[in-house]
Amino acid sequence: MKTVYSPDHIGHSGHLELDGGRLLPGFEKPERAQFVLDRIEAANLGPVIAPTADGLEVAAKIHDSGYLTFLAKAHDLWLDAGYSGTALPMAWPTRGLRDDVAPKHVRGLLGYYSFDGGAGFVPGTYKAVTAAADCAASGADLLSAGDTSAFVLTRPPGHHAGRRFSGGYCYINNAGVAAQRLLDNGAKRVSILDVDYHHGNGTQEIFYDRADVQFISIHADPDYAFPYFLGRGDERGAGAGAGFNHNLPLPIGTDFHDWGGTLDRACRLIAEYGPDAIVVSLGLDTYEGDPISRFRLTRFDYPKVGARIAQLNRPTLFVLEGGYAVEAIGINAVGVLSGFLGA
Ligand code: SP5
Ligand code: ZN
Repeated sequence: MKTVYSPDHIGHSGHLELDGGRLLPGFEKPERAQFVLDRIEAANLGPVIAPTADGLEVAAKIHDSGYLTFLAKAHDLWLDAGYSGTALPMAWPTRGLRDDVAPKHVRGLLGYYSFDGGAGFVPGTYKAVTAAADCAASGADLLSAGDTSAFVLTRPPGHHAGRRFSGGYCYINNAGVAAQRLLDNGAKRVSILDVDYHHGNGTQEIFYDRADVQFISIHADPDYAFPYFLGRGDERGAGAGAGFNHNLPLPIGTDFHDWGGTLDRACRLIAEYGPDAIVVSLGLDTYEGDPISRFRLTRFDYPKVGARIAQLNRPTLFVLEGGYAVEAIGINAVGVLSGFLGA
């Protein structure tokens, strides 16, 4: 299995996030990808290759153009306004406020194009974000050229990013870029299976009214877990997309017994849909040792996750999402991928 990787993620570092009433160093940091890369190489999983595709061109099909323009200039606008450090929002267009007019000042724009204080900008953010999208599009191209699986080793992650908002450490929706690219390359139907601890609210929003992308997410109950405002079971899709969105929320503290049963349910939904390819939003924050999450999967469970997905017998692209127990995510990523290959 090939891994698509770009070192350009490294510049997205040193940023702060707003959490628990404090500004903390970002949990989503370069060491995450470095540890995964080390384990991929140690396990001889296969070649590590650089991206070749233009991810922004694909991103333009699933994101708002004003939003993408803002991502490109956000940090420069922050500096021009006289600020330093991490560019973070502090006011949002919630109920009762207008969301049809983008303000002009960077402080207004940061809130207009985001839903939380978890996706700030530092000088290297944009380069990292576009490189991640390039990797996602390139991974899709590998499947379209005949590879039966590939791993997109990216950061920042993407599944919380919607058509015109960042949040939850995410800017461009990498899994969405991969799915769109697969369709552009000729696939008729793509399933996105999101196994991150957190609901993939951005991916859901982007594809909610589409029948060519099935979205299935297994995640912590949004009554108690981020992103709180999406991810409930009654969200089934709209218009042409009605019936193609499936949320499978689980209680805080869930272990593999129940999680694995839910994965089985998700896989049966995918088999019924009959996709030409599967994109797995591979969050590893379901791990028992994750510092910000509360599921209880162990390192021995991840190979079983890969093996179950392999039973679907479809071209499968794994795209890294969350996972913050830095050293363990390398072991657990390789666990899923080798479980997939060994099945
Ligand atoms: C891609 C992804 O996994 N994004 C997750 C974003 C979660 N952001 C909010 C996390 C708040 C958790 N705070 C718990 C702190 C424990 N010390
Ligand atoms: Zn997550």
